[in-house]
Amino acid sequence: MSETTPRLLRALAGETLDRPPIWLMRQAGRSLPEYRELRTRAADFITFCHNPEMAAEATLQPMRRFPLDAAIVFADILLIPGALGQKVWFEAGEGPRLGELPLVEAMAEQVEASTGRLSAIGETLSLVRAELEPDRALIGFAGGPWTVATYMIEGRSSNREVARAYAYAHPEELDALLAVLVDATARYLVMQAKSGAQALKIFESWAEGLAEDVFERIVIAPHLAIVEKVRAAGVTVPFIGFPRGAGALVENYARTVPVQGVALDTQASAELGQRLQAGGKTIQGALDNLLLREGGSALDARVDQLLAQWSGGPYIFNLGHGVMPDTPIAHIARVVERVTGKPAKAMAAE
Ligand code: 1CP
Repeated sequence: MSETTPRLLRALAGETLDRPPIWLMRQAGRSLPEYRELRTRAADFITFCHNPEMAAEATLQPMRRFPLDAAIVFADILLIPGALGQKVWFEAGEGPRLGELPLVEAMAEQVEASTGRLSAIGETLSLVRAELEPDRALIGFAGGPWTVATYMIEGRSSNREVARAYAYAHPEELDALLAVLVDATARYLVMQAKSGAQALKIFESWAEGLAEDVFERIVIAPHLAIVEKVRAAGVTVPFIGFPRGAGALVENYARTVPVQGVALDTQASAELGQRLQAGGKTIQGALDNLLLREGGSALDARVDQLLAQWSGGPYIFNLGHGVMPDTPIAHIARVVERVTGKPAKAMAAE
């Protein structure tokens, strides 16, 4: 790969670099005042996501502020249920709400049309790619089918007890729902790659608490199917899988799903990461988002520890979960500078 190839892509191709690339899950939105200002101009969050100019601006905001190595398109994992015909909205201060789960047969008929209904996200990617410097990568994403299904089944964010019980009580129905989501997600990711996404991430944010056989059935098998479908469509960009909370099962995941990168959560041990690197994977993670919010010398020490334990192999510096909304910007700037050696830009308003 040439020197101008974005660091993120070099790491995902298996290179060990002089310093790892860095980006932060949920780096756009929430913690940035310029995002909150932009957000007031859209009627609601879903409308915001479907407005390419606004979503591109939100994607680029953290890139202007911090010397991050990758941007992630501003969108949400819950756009797919909306595109399949389930009502989705966000209650201010509370989070997502979903209407009644449509019949799976009805949703299966919507799969082809669903990708067209998400075309605004492709436009966002094209707009961002045209503006972003060539040495900074652009990441597209979708939710893992199981995580998206938990919201579709429960109608909101929860401890997922109802959805996990459903996996036992209604295995055929769940498998049918996951199959529809696999299809819609693969098409959506192909569209994203064709629109400028240079890496694709699957956010399986709620992979915790699953028995091994269930994890294989509802997380591993759908991810494998998505990657195979995307590859069958001729898309070659690297994948990052994020089975958050999978614990020891992440090794099983890494062995079976042909992703290039495995994103690790906060609990991942140094040895686990090193074993995955030795097995041919690029690893990403795993700074505690709570420590990022707290800051101080404990944050510096943990950043140094992560760099020391994982920089000997292909590694992407990141969090173990998304930036929390009340995270001080100075803490983000400090971590990015510690990893890259480059300071954040001073913003006019501060
Ligand atoms: O009005 C607002 O500003 C809403 C806040 C918000 C934002 C900024 C939501 C609602 N989603 C997003 C953007 C978003 N979501 C991005 C792009 C921005 C970035 O990463 O920089 C991404 C990648 C997501 C992914 C996402 N959405 C996940 C997976 C990642 C994770 O954090 O685990 C999940 C679970 C969601 C669902 C979701 N979207 C929004 C909320 C409040 C939730 C529910 C979270 C929960 O159940 O706790």
